[in-house]
Amino acid sequence: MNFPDSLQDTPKSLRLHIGLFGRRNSGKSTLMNALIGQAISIVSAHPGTTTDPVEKAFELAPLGPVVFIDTAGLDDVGELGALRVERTRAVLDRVDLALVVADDGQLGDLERELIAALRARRAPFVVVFNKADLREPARALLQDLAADGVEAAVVSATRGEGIAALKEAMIREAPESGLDDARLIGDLIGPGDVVVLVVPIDLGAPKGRLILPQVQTLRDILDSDAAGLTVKESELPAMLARLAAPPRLVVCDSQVVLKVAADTPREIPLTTFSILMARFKGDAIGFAEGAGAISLLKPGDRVLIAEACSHHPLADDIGRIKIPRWLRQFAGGGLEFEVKSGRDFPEDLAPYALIVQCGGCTVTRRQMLARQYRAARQGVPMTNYGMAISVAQGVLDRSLQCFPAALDAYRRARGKSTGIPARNPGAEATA
Ligand SMILES: Nc1nc2c(ncn2[C@@H]2O[C@H](COP(=O)(O)OP(=O)(O)OP(=O)(O)O)[C@@H](O)[C@H]2O)c(=O)[nH]1
Ligand SMILES: [Mg+2]
Repeated sequence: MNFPDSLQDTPKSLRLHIGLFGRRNSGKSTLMNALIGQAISIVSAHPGTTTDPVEKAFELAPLGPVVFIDTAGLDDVGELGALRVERTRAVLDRVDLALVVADDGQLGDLERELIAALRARRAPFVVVFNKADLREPARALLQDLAADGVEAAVVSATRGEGIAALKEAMIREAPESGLDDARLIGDLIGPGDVVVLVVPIDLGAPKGRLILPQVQTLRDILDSDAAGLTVKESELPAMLARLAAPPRLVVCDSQVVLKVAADTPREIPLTTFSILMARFKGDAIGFAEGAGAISLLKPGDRVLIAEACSHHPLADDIGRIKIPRWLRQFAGGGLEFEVKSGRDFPEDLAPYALIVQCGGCTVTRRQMLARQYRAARQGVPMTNYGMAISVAQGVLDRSLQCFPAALDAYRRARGKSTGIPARNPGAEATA
């Protein structure tokens, strides 16, 4: 079976369009090249180097497929210059996210007009103070911008400094529409397919209903003109035996993955709701890579358990009791756990050897990606509950079977016997 696992074929229209605007010579082209990691746009000390908008389609992790549009300086002079300015202004209308590039640590009239124009279009933007190696913006200006709700980043495009923080700001500002192309299950199945969903009804199951990831998966199956059969884990073998043809996919709750893996013939792909959620809500490859770090935990390490919502913990709470118990078994004891709930996700993640994030039913994809990006930037492995449980049960290879890129990332990270190198979020990008 061929499971698409990348967004390589994303049509241009669906990509997030990111425009770079500012004065001539502010370093727009240099900045675009720095974000992409390739020399696409011509750079020179001569003002007016870029004359026509330069477009480049790019896979910008973790935002996904984007198109960068480098533009001519908005302060261009003369008749020809006016034409270029007009063209640049037209680009303003079609960007989903703008970078306002300033190079002298200040916002002049031009930049302020640009910001007003973007606000009028309700286009999100990030102010980039470039050439920070020469001049940095005053602290008061940064504070004013922050108070005004404006995202700002201080970078040196030539030195590549501040680029990671700029990407974080871009994720925070990027419109949800650019981030929500991800499907829960629809891209794995087709019309007429049968998917078996395995849902344990235990003490943790809410009374009288199913939980959100299960309901959303069912909905996506229906949207795909496929059929979803829902059973408890105890009924799975009988159900599989009764089906005339094997189902396209079995999806189970992480907590019963060991039993379900044993009861499902190997030729039937199997995954968990948590892994589907990891893809839907965040970067599954990053989470899989983080899962690979579990085998490197050692006594004395600190693990952050990040819960997106502050639910009332159950006696045998998954995040507070079960996962710590399993991970301790892995590390041979002596792990320290810290639980953070709600919006409380630390700025400084360096103290942690691993972050285990909940499924995140209540957070947006953007919020989840921002968390992952923060961890990646600080070189701290981050996985999620479902993948951690699958690792503990020894079945993550099986439950990632239909996601080859994620499986590969997991195996590579697991294979490392020494420290975890920081994942370079732009590195896997291809044009
Ligand atoms: N010191 C320093 N110089 C930079 C930086 N970024 C760009 N430059 C230099 O500034 C000059 C202009 O850079 P470009 O990237 O061509 O600027 P641009 O905004 O695209 O200019 P136009 O296309 O003419 O509008 C070049 O000489 C760059 O090397 C930086 O971060 N620090
Ligand atoms: Mg240029």
